[in-house]
Amino acid sequence: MAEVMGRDLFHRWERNPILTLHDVPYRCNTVFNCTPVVVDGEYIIMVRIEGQQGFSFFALARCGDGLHFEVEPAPCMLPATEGPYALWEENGIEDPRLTTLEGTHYVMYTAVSRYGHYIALASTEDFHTFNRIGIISGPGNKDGVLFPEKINGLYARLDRPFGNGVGSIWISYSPDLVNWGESEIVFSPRPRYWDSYRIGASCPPIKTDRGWLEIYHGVKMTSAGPIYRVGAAMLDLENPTKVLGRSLAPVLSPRERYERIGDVGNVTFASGAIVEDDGEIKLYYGAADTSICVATASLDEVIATCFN
Ligand code: BMA
Repeated sequence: MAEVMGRDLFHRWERNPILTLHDVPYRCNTVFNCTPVVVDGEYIIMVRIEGQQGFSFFALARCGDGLHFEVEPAPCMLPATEGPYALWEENGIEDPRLTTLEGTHYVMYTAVSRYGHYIALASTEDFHTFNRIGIISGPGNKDGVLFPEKINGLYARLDRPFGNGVGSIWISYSPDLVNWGESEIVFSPRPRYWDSYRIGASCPPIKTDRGWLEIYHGVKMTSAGPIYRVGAAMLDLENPTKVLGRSLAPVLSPRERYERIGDVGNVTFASGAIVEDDGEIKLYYGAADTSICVATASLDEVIATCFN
């Protein structure tokens, strides 16, 4: 990507945003937080679209270069309206995160009901038919990301249970993707820092030579409301509860108009990344809960900032 701008470690593409509601071929309120995957050289992003009634669902957009996406004519996954999932998804489905594991694509997402937010899991082969595996958390949990490999023989996920006013990143394990336990805290907000109010996993962990790279979001509360920034942490490959390093500074912060102004201002909310063969990370993020943007950085630089 030749043309870049910005002051953060991640460089925005100068033609951001890459998708707005004007690119969606039906009426909606916004298109934002998305998750990318490359299949046979094609970039596919599963995007969150908020309908005008206020509930979200998912759609697909595709392209050949990871930048110029076209949204498909119809949504790919709607909240269940009948069967056992209808209650849990009655107020929509949000923030999909795709992980390809043992040849299967899994989407971890947030199910929203009158009782709150839950982590839900589905699998898909074609990104159009989704096999719901389960509602895999209690209420008050979101930002679930599945590791792309089993760890010590078990599936693993990061998530963000919220209790007593504290939102930290936790890890849980599962033998079958349905039953989860052995939960432990991984890392927490840092008092007075840019991630002092709450944090949550953003991208599914990326395996590197130095450990699992977790690109996460950190929130600072100000007198004008929250600011959502992007940070990076490195977790031990064998024991991901062990934090080997964590960026002191954010790697991306709201600065441009499209990040400052929107339905929720001052939000850069990453939820997926592609590591290219040349070592460049393409980071996909929602801007102000109103559009989708892309920014790039070198994987090596992002790893280095975890150990600053
Ligand atoms: C988080 C999630 C995201 C959203 C962000 C900023 O809690 O709900 O979907 O983008 O807040 O509003």
